[in-house]
Amino acid sequence: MRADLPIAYDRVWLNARLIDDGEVGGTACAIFASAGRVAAILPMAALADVPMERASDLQGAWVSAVLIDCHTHLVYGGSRAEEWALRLAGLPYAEIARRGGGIVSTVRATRTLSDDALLEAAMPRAQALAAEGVGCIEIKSGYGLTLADELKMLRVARRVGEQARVEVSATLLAAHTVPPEFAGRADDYVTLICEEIIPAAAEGGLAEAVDVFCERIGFSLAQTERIYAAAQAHGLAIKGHMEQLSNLHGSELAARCGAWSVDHLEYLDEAGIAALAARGTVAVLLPGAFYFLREQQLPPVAALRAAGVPMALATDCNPGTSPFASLRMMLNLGCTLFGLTPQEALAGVTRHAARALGRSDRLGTLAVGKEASFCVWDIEHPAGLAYQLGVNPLKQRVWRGEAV
Ligand code: DI6
Ligand code: FE
Repeated sequence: MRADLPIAYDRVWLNARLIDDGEVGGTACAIFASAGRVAAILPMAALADVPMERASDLQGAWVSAVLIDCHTHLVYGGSRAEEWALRLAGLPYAEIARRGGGIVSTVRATRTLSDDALLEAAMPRAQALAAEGVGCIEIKSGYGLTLADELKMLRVARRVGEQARVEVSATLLAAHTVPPEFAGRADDYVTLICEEIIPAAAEGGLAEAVDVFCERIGFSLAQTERIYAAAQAHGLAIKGHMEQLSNLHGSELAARCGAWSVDHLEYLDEAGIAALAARGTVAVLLPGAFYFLREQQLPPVAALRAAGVPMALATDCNPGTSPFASLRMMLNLGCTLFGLTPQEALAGVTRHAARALGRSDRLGTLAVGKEASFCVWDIEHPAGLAYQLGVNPLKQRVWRGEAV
């Protein structure tokens, strides 16, 4: 097959080996970009003439679509390192909470910070992700828990994207925990979320989705349903922290309501898996939290695989349960702890992660018409992406047709 040349392009990368299950996976090819989009991907052998203009020779390096971290809480103030040390020394969580630790300590620290200070706190985490090839990050609010502080977190999330040169998908997670001011009045707090916080976030264009921590220590199924209804009435997508510590059947509710994804899922059962499969809802696995909390209950990966549920992987980057700003670490943990294959793990941070953020039309795979956002890797085999930590294999990140 000979390609039709000339192709209109403003940049071309030659001799790229695509890590992809697409048509040209593994063979050396040329990636043509025009106006930030992929104009053509052609096997080198099909090129009658090798283009020399505006060309970079990748010399056979492996190339993947840019990585996507589809679940983070990376905008927050303070640190919980001291609390962790106490936990390691055997102090029970109730005692830590009594001493002012736990999630409310992060809420306190986050509330005191200005927009600029919060941005400064978050940037190292976003930069660490970007430095290992992440080009799109979902960032949740959820440590403000007042109208003003939740909107502040969402504004900062947007600025993180501008400064780190990554795309940000901002999610409102006002339903992360009941704030101390509303102790014993959870339903009143849900009313505040539905009647004030969601409308303001939607009106300001500050969030594209709404998340709920549906759990005995979080929000009930009925409260979750109220929040989802309000989100959808304001044109926002929905997703959920589901089945992390117990099985409330939140995944079934979320799937029925058309959620983008359900996340955690250690306690997901057969009925939940069937609901996800029926609706094509993405299952987001978060091995960082599983590892850091030394959990024993594994998410039902084999059953999800058998049912054909798309599985994504994400960092859950947060100060309490997954203080990790490395998506490659999650590739490794996803394989070693959850039994994913390296190929499934990579699909979990590209194709399926894009779907978990409603971005399959632009991101997730390298294909004609999608964004020319990709990573050039210094690895000998695609499994190398998940294999070694501590050495960064990223040679170059190309974002919308330009090297970052
Ligand atoms: N599930 C978790 O494990 C984290 N949030 C959530 O919804 C906990 C976040 C924290 O402790 O700060
Ligand atoms: Fe989370």
